[in-house]
Amino acid sequence: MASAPALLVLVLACLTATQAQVKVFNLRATGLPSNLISTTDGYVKVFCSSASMGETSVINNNADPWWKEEFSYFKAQENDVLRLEVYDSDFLFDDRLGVCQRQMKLGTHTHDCYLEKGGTLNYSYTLG
Ligand SMILES: [Ca+2]
Repeated sequence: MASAPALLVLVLACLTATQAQVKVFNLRATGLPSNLISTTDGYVKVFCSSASMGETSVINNNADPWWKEEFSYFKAQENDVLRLEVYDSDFLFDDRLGVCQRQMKLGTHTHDCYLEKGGTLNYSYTLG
């Protein structure tokens, strides 16, 4: 659990002077888990540190969704934490399948991330 000052530093890191633009794109998942009572209806929430960059649409009944959305944020900085949260949409409570976090580096990068509850998220970002 991060302390309040640490969280404040993370927030401020997104707001300080040397800002860059980050673009997150080409979000694809494979092998998302399903269960007996619900189809796999995936979507992804995207954050830069504590700032929300938005979320994808829900792709219903597909264990291998490919989201077309791109996300941009103009107050990013190198070493800010890019965070992607993958969910399965359900009637009552959306099930969080996993979280991908990494410190961003300048340039364009593509990563695979293994989700806690099964499946893989592949995504790309450009920081600069
Ligand atoms: Ca579902």
